[in-house]
Amino acid sequence: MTTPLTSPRFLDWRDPATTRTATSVGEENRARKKLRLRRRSVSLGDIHKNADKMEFHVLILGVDKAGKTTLLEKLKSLYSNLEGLPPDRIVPTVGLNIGRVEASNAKLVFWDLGGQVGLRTIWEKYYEEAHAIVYVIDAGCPSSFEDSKSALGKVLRHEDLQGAPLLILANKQDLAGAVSTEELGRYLDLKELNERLYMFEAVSAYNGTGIKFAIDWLVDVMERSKRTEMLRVRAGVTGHV
Ligand SMILES: Nc1nc2c(ncn2[C@@H]2O[C@H](COP(=O)(O)OP(=O)(O)OP(=O)(O)O)[C@@H](O)[C@H]2O)c(=O)[nH]1
Ligand SMILES: [Mg+2]
Repeated sequence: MTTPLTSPRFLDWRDPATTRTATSVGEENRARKKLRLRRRSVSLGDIHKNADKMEFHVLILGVDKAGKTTLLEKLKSLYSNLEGLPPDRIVPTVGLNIGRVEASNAKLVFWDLGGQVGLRTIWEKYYEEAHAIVYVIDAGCPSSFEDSKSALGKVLRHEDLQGAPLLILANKQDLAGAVSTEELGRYLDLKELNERLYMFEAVSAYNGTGIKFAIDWLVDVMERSKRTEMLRVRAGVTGHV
């Protein structure tokens, strides 16, 4: 499922502001010419702006039913003018969902993978190219914490993800029983964090709570992480993006 990047916004010829001021044919033609020039400069400007933006690949991982795909769809509606799928139309992920959005002056490509036990071996195929990891946990379901903790430990120990910034989302905060980030942090008690840049954030993929704050943090750390530098150098050397 791929969402195209937001297309540049063009000026509308039928803009009531234009028709109201054009009182004669000559004036109307002049107004049209002016608008045509403005339209061209707006679109070229947007293209240049787009080309300057850095692109980051972000893996969305977590055990099944944590809310990864619901989060991805919420990201699409928060950061583009496209409506994401409503929660009742989202099914368990078997392959890969891709979402492209622009946020905090960066192009973000999200890779959302299925979290069922039998599908987790696929995760590592995406590690090498990832700039960062978003790890989603169902904060309303303590019985899933043990599984989440061991799956995350394995992710963090993988050599292909060395230095990748980590955003841990305590999802489903709209539920009355959802645990806080502090409680979740204590429970996970991660030994594998080492020097990694990481943050816990309480979010709800249903109502959007906390998501923009978390993504702002992620873009900021990706922009200055050694991992990004390493991927950039490698892309230059091999000629790949
Ligand atoms: N209350 C609440 N429910 C949520 C939230 N996010 C997801 N859910 C629900 O949790 C269930 C699982 O959501 P998915 O997005 O399919 O979970 P997933 O992590 O993608 O699952 P897999 O694809 O199997 O790995 C669905 O019933 C969602 O509606 C949330 O923020 N709040
Ligand atoms: Mg899914």
